[in-house]
Amino acid sequence: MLETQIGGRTIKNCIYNASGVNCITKDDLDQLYTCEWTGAMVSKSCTLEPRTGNQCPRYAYIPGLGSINSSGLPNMGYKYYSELSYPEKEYIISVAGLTLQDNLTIFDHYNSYNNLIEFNLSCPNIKGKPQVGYSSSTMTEYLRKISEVYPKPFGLKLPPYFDISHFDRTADIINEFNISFITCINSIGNGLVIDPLTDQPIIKPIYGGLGGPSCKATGLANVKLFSERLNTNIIGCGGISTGRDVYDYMLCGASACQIGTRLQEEGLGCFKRITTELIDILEQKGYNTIADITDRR
Ligand code: RRO
Repeated sequence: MLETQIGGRTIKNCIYNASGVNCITKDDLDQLYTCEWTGAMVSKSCTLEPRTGNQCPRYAYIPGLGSINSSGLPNMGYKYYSELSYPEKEYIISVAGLTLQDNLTIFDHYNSYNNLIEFNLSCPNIKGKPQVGYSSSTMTEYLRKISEVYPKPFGLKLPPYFDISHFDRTADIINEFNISFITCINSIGNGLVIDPLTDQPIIKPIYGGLGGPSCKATGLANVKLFSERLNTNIIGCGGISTGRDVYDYMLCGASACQIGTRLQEEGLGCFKRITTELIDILEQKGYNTIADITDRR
């Protein structure tokens, strides 16, 4: 019932983790692999060299708002992620090289592997590195040069957009390339939360990306606005805590959903709960497949 398509591949359950949560090390990824309530798994975004990330505390959860993070791309380096093999589940590798040249090296390497790639155009937390997804010219240049070294289709993780002209412009760029899925949305960048106990920013790097319930309305609108402009699969992400949240994303055109903040807070058990809640809703509403809800095939 929850079978769906991402980037031309069929997965058995439309729910899995968002890049960044529980997916940096082999141990993390092994846990996602053995969890029977997800249909895929995605790695932490990787760079050319391993990184330890920003100073801690770099993540906080604020009840009633959601999360703020400035992790700063902690990861084990791109080769680590291609050395891991998870044959029974779709294992997507997230890529976020710090420069165009780094990305070309990474994509060239991944030519020899069969993993789906989610190219992250939207990390908000690296000083001096603007989000590629917010510059049409940079995004076009990156996609053009990467497509030259990596002829296979790949996916994009997009930042949230807030103006209709930006959806039009970004969709036009995506339609020029062999993009097989998009994931909407990354965290809402450069938020600031003050800790009332200390009167100081609640995370050490001060600014960070917002996730969790306060992002859901923005995420839903991004999925729907892109679904009206693109034929690719769309993966919903942002503020998903319940089966109802997943269902809402499907109604807006998502064929799968990623869980970030809720996974961080609740642990792997969230997947069984959310899956069960979603199945109950589909049964109540009389749907047999995800494609019937999304109306996109
Ligand atoms: O590592 C991070 O700070 C981070 C990344 Br790469 C991202 O894409 N989104 C986010 O909220 N944090």
